[in-house]
Amino acid sequence: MKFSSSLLLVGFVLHANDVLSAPNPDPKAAWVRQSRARKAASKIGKRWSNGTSAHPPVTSCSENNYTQILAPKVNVWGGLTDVEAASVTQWLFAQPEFNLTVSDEAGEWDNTILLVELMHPNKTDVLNYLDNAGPIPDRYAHVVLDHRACEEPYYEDILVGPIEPYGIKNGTTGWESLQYPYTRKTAGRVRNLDADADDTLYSRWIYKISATISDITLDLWGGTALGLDNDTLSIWGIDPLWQDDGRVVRWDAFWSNTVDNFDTQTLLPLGLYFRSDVTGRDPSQWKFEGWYYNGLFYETTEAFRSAYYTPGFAKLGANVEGDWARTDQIGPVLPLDTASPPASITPSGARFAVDAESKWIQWMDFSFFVGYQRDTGLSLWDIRYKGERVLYELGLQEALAHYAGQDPLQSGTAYLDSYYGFGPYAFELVKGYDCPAYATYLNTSFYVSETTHTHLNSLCLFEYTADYPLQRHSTSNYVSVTKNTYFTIRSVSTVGNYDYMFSYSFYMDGSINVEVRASGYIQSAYYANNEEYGYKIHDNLSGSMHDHVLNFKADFDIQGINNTVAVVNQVPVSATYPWSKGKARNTMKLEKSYIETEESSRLFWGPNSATQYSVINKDAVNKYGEYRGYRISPSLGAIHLTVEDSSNLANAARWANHDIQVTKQHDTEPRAAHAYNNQDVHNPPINFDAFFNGENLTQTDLVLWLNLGMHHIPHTGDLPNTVFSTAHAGLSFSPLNYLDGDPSRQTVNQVRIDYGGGNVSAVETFGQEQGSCAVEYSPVEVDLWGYKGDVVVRKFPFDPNNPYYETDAIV
Ligand SMILES: *[C@@H]1O[C@H](CO)[C@@H](O)[C@H](O)[C@H]1NC(C)=O
Ligand SMILES: *[C@@H]1O[C@H](CO)[C@@H](O)[C@H](O)[C@H]1NC(C)=O
Ligand SMILES: *[C@@H]1O[C@H](CO)[C@@H](O)[C@H](O)[C@H]1NC(C)=O
Ligand SMILES: *[C@@H]1O[C@H](CO)[C@@H](O)[C@H](O)[C@H]1NC(C)=O
Ligand SMILES: *[C@@H]1O[C@H](CO)[C@@H](O)[C@H](O)[C@H]1NC(C)=O
Ligand SMILES: *[C@@H]1O[C@H](CO)[C@@H](O)[C@H](O)[C@H]1NC(C)=O
Ligand SMILES: *[C@@H]1O[C@H](CO)[C@@H](O)[C@H](O)[C@H]1NC(C)=O
Ligand SMILES: *[C@@H]1O[C@H](CO)[C@@H](O)[C@H](O)[C@H]1NC(C)=O
Ligand SMILES: *[C@@H]1O[C@H](CO)[C@@H](O)[C@H](O)[C@H]1NC(C)=O
Ligand SMILES: *[C@@H]1O[C@H](CO)[C@@H](O)[C@H](O)[C@H]1NC(C)=O
Ligand SMILES: *[C@@H]1O[C@H](CO)[C@@H](O)[C@H](O)[C@H]1NC(C)=O
Ligand SMILES: [Cu+2]
Repeated sequence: MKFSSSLLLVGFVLHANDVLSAPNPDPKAAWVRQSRARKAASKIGKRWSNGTSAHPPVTSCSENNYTQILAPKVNVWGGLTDVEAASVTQWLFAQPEFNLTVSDEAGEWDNTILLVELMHPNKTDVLNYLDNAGPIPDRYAHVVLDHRACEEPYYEDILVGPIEPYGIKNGTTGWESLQYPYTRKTAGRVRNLDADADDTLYSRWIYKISATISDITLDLWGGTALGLDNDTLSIWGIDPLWQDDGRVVRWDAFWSNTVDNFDTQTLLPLGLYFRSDVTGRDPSQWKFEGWYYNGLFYETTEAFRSAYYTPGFAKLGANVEGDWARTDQIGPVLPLDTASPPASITPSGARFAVDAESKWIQWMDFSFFVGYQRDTGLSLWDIRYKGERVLYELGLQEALAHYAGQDPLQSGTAYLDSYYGFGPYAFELVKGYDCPAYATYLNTSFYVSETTHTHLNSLCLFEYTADYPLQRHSTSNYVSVTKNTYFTIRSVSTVGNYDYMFSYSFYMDGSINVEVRASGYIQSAYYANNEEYGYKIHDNLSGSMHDHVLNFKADFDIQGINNTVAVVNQVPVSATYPWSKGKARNTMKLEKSYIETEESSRLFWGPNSATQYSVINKDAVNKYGEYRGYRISPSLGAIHLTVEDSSNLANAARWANHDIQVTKQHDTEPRAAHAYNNQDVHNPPINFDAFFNGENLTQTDLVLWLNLGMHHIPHTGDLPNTVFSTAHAGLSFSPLNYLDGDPSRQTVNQVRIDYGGGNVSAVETFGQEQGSCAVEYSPVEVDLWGYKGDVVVRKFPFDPNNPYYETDAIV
C-alpha cells in the first residue's frame, strides 16, 4: 500500500480569487476541508509511527504534491504561449522589410530572429488590472532581430503586437521600434560586434595567425590551434572587446584543450596572447598588432620569433589537465562517508499551493507570480504578504564578473552575463542535490532559433526547516522555542564556466531573502607576473582576481506605491542630560533622515553596519505612530565593484559602483542594463547613470537597485571548482515596524515546556499535528536516470507535436 497525505487533497482546486475576495465558495471551508484531509492523513500515518510494526514500503515522506490552485489573475509576466510565439514568428517571416532567413540556414550575412518573448506590460496598466479590475494589459512580443545582411550589422529591438488571443491577426498587428525602455534614443538599434564571430573570425583570422607560429606552439606545448580535428589548443579572448578611439580590438590567448569530458579549459591558460584590430567586417582591413609573452610585448611576429629563437629565451611551462582539475571523487574515502548523510522529509506533504500553469505560488502568508526572461532568468512579481503587496517586482538585472591582471586577457575581461542570458542556461536541476529531494519542480522556456526550448525542472520550490530555531527563551520554569521553517524558490544558471544559484526565501517573521551563490570553474590566469593579481594555485596557474557584482531590482510598494527611503544612522555622541549634572556622557544615538532626491540616492552600506536603510510609507503608520516599512540589509555580505570607471566597461555597467541606489519608478526605466550594453560600452542602450536626474524621492513610487556579489580571489580551494559555501552573498528584506508585533508568533510550530523540580508540568504544542509517515528511506524516489535536459518545440514551421531533446552549450 502506498498512502499519501497529499493524495487525499487531490480533487479540490482552490480558486485564489475566492481566497482573496469572493465569498463563494467559502475559502475557509476549503482550507478546513484541506486541514481535515491532512488530519485524516496524519491519523493513517500514526498507525505506522511506533516503528515496531511491519509497514509497507511507502515514499510518502518525500511527497511533493502541492495544493493545486488557480491564480487570481492572469500572469502578465509569464511568457508567450507556444501558439503566440509561433504566430509572431510566422508574422515576422511574412514581413519583407525584415528580410529574414531561417536560423539553421543563415550565414554571417543573413538577418535572423534572435528573440521572441513576452514584453512586460507597464506597471500602471498592470496595477489597474490587478487592483482596480481594469482590463488585462495588451500583450506584445519583444523581438530582437539580428541584422547582418549589411556592412554595419546591428541588433534591433522591436515590439510586435498587440497579440490577440490565440495569436496574431493580420491587419491589427504591427511592429514598432522599441525605444522607451532605453536611455539611448537611437531607434532601438545596437551595433553587433560579433556578427563575424562564427566562421570568418576563426577561419579567416585567428587560425591564420596561429598558423604563423605553429612551430613555436608545437615546441612550447606540442600542439596547434588551426581549426583541425587534431588541435590540442584553443584560442579565445576578452569580453567585451576593446572599443576605444572608434576601433574594435581583440586580445586572444592560447589555452590547452581538455582531454576528456571535464570542463577544465578555463584552468589551462598557456600565457601567450595576441592583439588584433578587427574594426569593420572586411578581414582584409583587420590588423594583427602584436604578441605578449612573459611580460614582454612584441609588435610583430618577426620580433617575437627572433626573440623566441634567441638562446636564453625563457620558455614557460604549460598548464596541463590532470585529476586536480576534474570534479570527480579523489583521495581516500573519509570516515563513514559512504554511509548516507541526513536527509529532510515532508511528513505532511508540501505545505504550499501552486498554479503550475500560471506560475502563481502561495506559502503561508506570502504569494507571488513567477516571471521568466531570456536575459535575466527568474523574477518574482506582485509579492504579497498578508494579502498586501510588498514588492511589485524583484529580480536580477545583470551580473558582472570583472577581472584584472598584468596580462591583457585578464585585464580586458569584464563579462556582462545577460548578453549570454540567464534564461537559456538555467538547466535542469538535480533532485536531491540542487534542491531537497522532495522539492516541487517547474519548467522554464525560452526562444532560440525558431524553437522554444524548455528546461525541464529548472525551478524548484520547497520548504526547509533550518538547523537553528527562529526563536527561543529559557527561564527557571519554562522554555519556549519556535521552528525556523522557510520557503525557497531557486534556479541555477550555468553561464559558461560559472554556475550561479539564485534563491529567494520567505520566512515566518515576514522577511524575504535574496541569495546568490557561485560555483563551477574559475577563469584562471597564466601565473607569470600576476603576483599582484592573485595567488599561485597550481603549477603555472594564478587564481585571477575578479569581482562578481550582481544587480537586483526591488520595486517596493509598501502600503501603496508612494514610499520614502529612511536612513537611520547609529552614531557615537558625547551628550549631557538634565540628570547628568552638566557632565557629558560618551554614548550613542540615532540620526534619522530620508533620501530626498536622486542627487543623493546612490548609497553604500555604512561602516560597522551602523546605517539602517528602509523603505517606509509616511502615510501608513502602525498603531504606535511609527511608519510601516521594510528594512533592506546585507545578510551574507554584499559588495560593489572595486574598479572605478572601468576601462573595459565605460558606461555599460554604471550600476556596479554603489551598494544601494534609489530611483523614481518609470515605465521608461524597467531595467538597469541591456543585454547588448557590452556591444557599445561608451554609448550603451542603457546607461544607468541617466536614471539619476534629480527627481524628488519623497512619497513617490520608488525602485531600489541593489548589488550583491563577492570579491573573488581564488585560492587552491577553488580547484577544481569554486564552492558555494564561500562564494555567496545575500540581502534581507525584513518588516520594520510593519506590524504591531512579530508575525512568527502565529505559527503553531513552536513549543512551550513548563517545568520545575525536575518535572514537566505542561507541553504546549498549540494544536500542531504530528505529521507522520513511514520512513523507509529509499533513494529510488529521486530517479536520477530521469534527468533529461531540454525539450525543444519548433516554431517555424510550427511543429508542436514533435518535441525533441537537445541541450545547448556555451563556450
Ligand atoms: C505499534 O502499532 C501497531 C499498529 O498500530 C500496534 O498493533 C502495536 O501494538 C503497536 N506497538 C506498540 C509497542 O505500541
Ligand atoms: C499528485 O497528484 C496528482 C493529481 O493532482 C496525481 O495524479 C499524482 O499521482 C500525485 N503524485 C504523487 C507522487 O502522489
Ligand atoms: C536580404 O538578405 C540577403 C541575405 O540573406 C541579402 O543578400 C540581400 O541583399 C538582402 N536584401 C535586401 C533588400 O537588403
Ligand atoms: C508603456 O510606457 C511607455 C513609456 O511611458 C510608453 O511609451 C508605452 O507606449 C507604454 N506601453 C503601452 C503598451 O502602453
Ligand atoms: C497573414 O498574412 C500572411 C501573408 O502576409 C499569410 O501567410 C498568413 O496566412 C496570414 N495569416 C492569417 C491568420 O490570416
Ligand atoms: C594534424 O592534422 C593535419 C592534417 O589533417 C596534419 O597535417 C598535422 O600534421 C597534424 N598535426 C599534428 C600535431 O599531428
Ligand atoms: C610550470 O610548471 C612546471 C611544472 O609543471 C614547472 O617546472 C615550471 O617551473 C612552472 N613554471 C612557472 C613559471 O612557474
Ligand atoms: C514540464 O514539461 C514536461 C514535458 O513537456 C511536462 O511533462 C511536465 O508536466 C511539465 N511540468 C510542469 C510542472 O508543468
Ligand atoms: C502618489 O503620490 C503622487 C504625488 O507624488 C500622487 O499624485 C498620487 O496620487 C499618489 N498615488 C497614490 C496611489 O497614492
Ligand atoms: C519633495 O517633495 C516633497 C513632497 O511633495 C516636498 O515636501 C519636498 O520639499 C520635496 N523635496 C525637494 C528636495 O524638492
Ligand atoms: C517531581 O516528581 C517526583 C516523582 O516523579 C516527585 O517525587 C516530586 O515531588 C515532583 N516534584 C515536584 C516539584 O512536583
Ligand atoms: Cu569568481
